[in-house]
Amino acid sequence: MSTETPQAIYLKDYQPPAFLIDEVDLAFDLGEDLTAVQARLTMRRNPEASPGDGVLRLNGEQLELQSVSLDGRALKPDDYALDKETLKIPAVPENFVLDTRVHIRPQTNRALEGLYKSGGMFCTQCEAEGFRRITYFLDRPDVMSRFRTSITADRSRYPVLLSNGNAVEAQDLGDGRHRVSWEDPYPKPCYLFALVAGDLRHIEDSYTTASGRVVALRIYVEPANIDKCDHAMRSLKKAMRWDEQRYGREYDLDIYMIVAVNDFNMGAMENKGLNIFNSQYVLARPETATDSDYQNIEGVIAHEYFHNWTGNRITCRDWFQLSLKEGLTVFRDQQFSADMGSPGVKRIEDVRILRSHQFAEDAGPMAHPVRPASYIEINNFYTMTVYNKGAEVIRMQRNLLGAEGFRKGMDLYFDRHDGQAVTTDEFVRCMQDACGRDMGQFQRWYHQAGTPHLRVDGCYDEQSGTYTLEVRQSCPESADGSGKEPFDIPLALGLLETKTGREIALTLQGETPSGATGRVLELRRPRERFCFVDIPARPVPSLLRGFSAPVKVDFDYSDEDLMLLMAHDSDDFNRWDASQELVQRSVLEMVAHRRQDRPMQVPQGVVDAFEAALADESADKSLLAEMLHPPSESYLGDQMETVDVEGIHAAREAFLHHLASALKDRLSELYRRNTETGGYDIQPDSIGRRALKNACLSYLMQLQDPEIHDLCMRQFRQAFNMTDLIAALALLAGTDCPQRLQALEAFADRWKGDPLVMDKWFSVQAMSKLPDVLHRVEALMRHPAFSITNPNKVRSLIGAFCSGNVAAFHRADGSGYAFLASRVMEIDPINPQVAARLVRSLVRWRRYDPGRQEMIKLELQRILDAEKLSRDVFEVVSKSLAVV
Ligand code: B3K
Ligand code: ZN
Repeated sequence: MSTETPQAIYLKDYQPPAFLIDEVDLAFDLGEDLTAVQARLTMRRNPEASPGDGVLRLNGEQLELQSVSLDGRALKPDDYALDKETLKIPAVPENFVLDTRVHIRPQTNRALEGLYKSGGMFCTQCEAEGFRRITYFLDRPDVMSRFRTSITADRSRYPVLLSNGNAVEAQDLGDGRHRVSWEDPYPKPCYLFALVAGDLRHIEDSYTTASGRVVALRIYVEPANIDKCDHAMRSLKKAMRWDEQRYGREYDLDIYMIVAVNDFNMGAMENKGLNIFNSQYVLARPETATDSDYQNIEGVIAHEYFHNWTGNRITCRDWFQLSLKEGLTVFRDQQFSADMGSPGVKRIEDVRILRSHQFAEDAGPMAHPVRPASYIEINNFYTMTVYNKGAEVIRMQRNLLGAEGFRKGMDLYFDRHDGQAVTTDEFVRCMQDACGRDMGQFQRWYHQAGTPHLRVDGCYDEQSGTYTLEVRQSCPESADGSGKEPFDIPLALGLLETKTGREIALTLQGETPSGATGRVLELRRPRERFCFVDIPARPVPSLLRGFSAPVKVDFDYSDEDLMLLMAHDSDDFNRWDASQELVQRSVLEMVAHRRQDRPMQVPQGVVDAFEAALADESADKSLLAEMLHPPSESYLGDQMETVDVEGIHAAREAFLHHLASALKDRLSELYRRNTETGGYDIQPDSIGRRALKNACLSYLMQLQDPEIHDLCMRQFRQAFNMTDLIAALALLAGTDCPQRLQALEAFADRWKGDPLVMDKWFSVQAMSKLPDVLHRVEALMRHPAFSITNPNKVRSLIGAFCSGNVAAFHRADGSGYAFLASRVMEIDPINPQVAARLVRSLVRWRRYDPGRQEMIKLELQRILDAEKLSRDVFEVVSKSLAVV
């Protein structure tokens, strides 16, 4: 990297802002070459800040400054100092009004940060620090201002002009242009600013809040998509009701708008009153969206809506506190989705993601605490740790304080901090104050990185009828070097009778029996002991029920113990977890055998356990489908000292093949019995039926049987919903059979006009098990539907290949690594955020064999040596090579 080395920013250096901005008046004049932005900032010195040097420093990047004036007096270039990132004005008064006028170029903004164009429309993305690409400002979340925004644009190209709050004025300017003005009554940080201008259609509905206020709800999309908005609207209304019922939170403006755009770096953005969404999380019809798309839409719509209280009304003091709003809002959207569907399955899906991605992050070179202590580029910290582990940290507080105590803490939080920009410490203090309980030790979850490890040993004493559990906690060192003092851990558990699987009443020594069978124990010391009395025989413990804490548990279960849990545990999550543990064990054993040139065998007991699970008529079908879904190759790799790429792939495939042939009849029957003949709905039952049927089909496709290929092709031909269609296509795309190309071509022909559906077509090919997949991916980059500047396309083709096709990406010849490094260097100058996400597939090189390590390091070094590198990619690569 030839330019200056980017510097880290530290939490310990936080200072309150020297100035505040009370009022912001923005006037946008949107043009085809450039956009003029006029800003009037009503400012004053911050009484809470230390006096400092009195210089006003405003953030601004890629702005062409036209004029600046202070209290109406035009400043000359000598009156201020300007560099690439700051406008400095010395000696400003106590209170003043600053006017600036800048030119910006949204048409050439391909980083999709600030104001940019997506297709024919203008839109914005300001979080975290994009507002400084729109105008000079104090671009930090602890500066909260009231915004007024006027937008002027060509009327025929941009009939719809939107910003935050309420529309207060619309004018026709007579010359083919028009102007709309908006006013947001709630002070907000500038990262929540939004503007949209385009030729859009909308659907409209209304919502009456618990206190009887009527809110207009609008979803804006490109005209062609107007028939794909109903599910999003229903989801929004459900979310609004839920937040009132569960948290007593009402919406606070007269209008709530959602706009779907095709070019977006992430999922969606919670701008006050004007959410901007990746169209992927809005648009759905049964023939274009899968069941998981429907669920994701509901979850993301809810997430952004919930931010109105957890994020917007109460925001973050600084970006180190990001989890204050993100962890909390993810937790809330998880609770919401659990209430809307099947709670056990929702928990399984969330934990699967956490274990496979967040645990990996915590063990790798980018490890950081939920509240990081430093960063180079904040965009790199929108991570699984901040979001998903952050949500677990909230969930643990609820597990420790109980549902009622947690709600009291939340009420106090809303009450105490409404309208403020606060820290995670302040959040936990609310929990502590509301429940009268010391949360000091708990705070370590925010400040220490790494996944804690629990070693649990059980000892049954027949004579006294007691069962003693000893739990030792430890946490491995993590790359960020944060401390590893003992955590405060809620451990939910139960005990099962070994013979019958029945739950045993839990009484700790010294307690009066309550008859309760499940409970939460609290672990605070490095080693804790719990002695249960009145235990008739050696029990099987069901540990960490519902995944009550984001930890790894190690207990010496026999295969029989796991089968008992899988069949009888009253906790859905642990029934599933036992099934996964059984599969994992078998597969890892097979990997070991393969290395020793011994035959790979699946224990008959495991086959029997799955046979029994499939035979259970009363089983929840979604849960069964989750059990049939084996741990991924990358997760299995994480369980090994050094990842055996080929071994894991071969063993996992052999396992699936063995199960498929042993249970063929049962799987075929379940497939038949769960095939639907018409009508589509997204009730949990129907989703479960489809999930189970498609899981069965995927096992059957392991058998390389031409009849089953026909069956799969028949499903492809007859499918009347995208769930069944794409399931069949994905299987065909990974199978060497004559139907493969036929299906891929038919699909592309039918859906070439729908970019979101084409994303699926790219993904199934990128994740194909066939040997020449990298060539196919390279060829697909030249397909007319692909575009390197569109993040959804990059993720669905390149991202899917690098993170979803482990065996192909990690091929021993290093071709996958070279391919990714080249794509990262190609994309970085266009869109650093997308490039920095992609490169993460390379950062854990230490986990591989020496040959692969060398190849990956070489590619990382090649990236680091690039002529110009963004801060985003620099941070990830340099931390991975440990050169910073
Ligand atoms: N708050 C946004 C994420 C912004 C990411 C900026 N790089 C979406 C969300 O979490 O709701
Ligand atoms: Zn969020």
